[in-house]
Amino acid sequence: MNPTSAIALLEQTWRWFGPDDPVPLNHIRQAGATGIVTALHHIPNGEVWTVEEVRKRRKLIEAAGLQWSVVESIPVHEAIKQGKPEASRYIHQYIQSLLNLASEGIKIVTYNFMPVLDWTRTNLAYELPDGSLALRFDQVDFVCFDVFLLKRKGAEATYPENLLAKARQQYDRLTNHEKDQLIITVLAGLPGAEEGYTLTQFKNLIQAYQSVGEEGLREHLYQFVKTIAAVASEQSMRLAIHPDDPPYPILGLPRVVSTEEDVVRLYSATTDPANGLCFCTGSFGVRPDNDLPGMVNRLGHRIHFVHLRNTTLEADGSFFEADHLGGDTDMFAVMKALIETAKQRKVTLPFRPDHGHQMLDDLNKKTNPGYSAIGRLRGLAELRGLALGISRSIQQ
Ligand code: DNO
Repeated sequence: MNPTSAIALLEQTWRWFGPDDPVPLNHIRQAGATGIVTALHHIPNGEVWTVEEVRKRRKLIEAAGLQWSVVESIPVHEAIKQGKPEASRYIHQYIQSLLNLASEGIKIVTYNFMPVLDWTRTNLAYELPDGSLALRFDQVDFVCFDVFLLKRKGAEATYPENLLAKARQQYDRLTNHEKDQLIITVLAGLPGAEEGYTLTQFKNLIQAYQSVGEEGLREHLYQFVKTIAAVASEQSMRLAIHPDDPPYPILGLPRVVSTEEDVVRLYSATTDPANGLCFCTGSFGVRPDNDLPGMVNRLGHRIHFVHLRNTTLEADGSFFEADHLGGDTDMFAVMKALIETAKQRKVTLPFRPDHGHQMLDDLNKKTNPGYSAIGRLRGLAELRGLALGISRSIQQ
């Protein structure tokens, strides 16, 4: 039996940040991925992705013997999230980008609806016992940022006293350079987050969400997805919302895609199958109350894209990114559920190894945090092996 046919239910993809990515397309091909996940990062948030720009990118990918499988992401403009009057113009432009992608045959689009910030970490070089570097969200550092650096109004009252005391000690211990670094790490935008902010800009933006609130944000999301799913559906496109990372409210900002219940509510905003999910084990997995294999079983009919990575949660709520097959998430159980779902639905589900440790030769290179070549190569190899083993054992 051809070993690759056993895993045809899953497509191996790899995130590529475009021509400036230090990991070139030919290396991605050598890693064994066949599909590329990318976005037109050079187009400012809110502007239309023209057919010409989409085609140019598609041709570049195809010339390397790969295919453009998934768009990650077309960013959603803040005006849409906040429900401002100019939202309708931005939704119109979003739809135009979708139509232009469809005309070039690109059918799966990821997006997120996190207010202001995309994914958030406090440390991009957390050293593991073996000397490799991982991404980390440290609760004490984060409180230190919120209360003592950002000085958000009312923040202090939202944290327990013992955490505040530790954050205060940490603030006193950090050098000015380390304080600046922490601000940059949280606010300047990690790879794929299209926006970066200064402290003042950021303060003004979070202020705007005071009047939006959780229910407002949900409403804006459901209206948005209803409108775009109708168009996507006509084009046989699939929308895959990325969950909140971390999966709970931070900095007083609402979050509405953190749990199974959130996804159930989102699915019912419109039952159109185009309204679907990017199942990210790394994001959902940080909450012990999220049952990941169960979520795949119950939400799987509208999972259109998958991010696989693992995390280890610590007692105070801090977490770091573990090996793909290590950490708190039972990757075997998740993979099995995904394969069974894909088989039942008779679809090929694209997945990518999400993030990887900075390790081996990559320790001496400038890499995109979380997106170095070798750590992801290791992750993809392990996940591919796991998928093959499961598929073969199911078939027997
Ligand atoms: C982080 C990524 C996110 C993701 C967006 C999707 O590594 O998973 O930045 O791309 O949230 O819109």
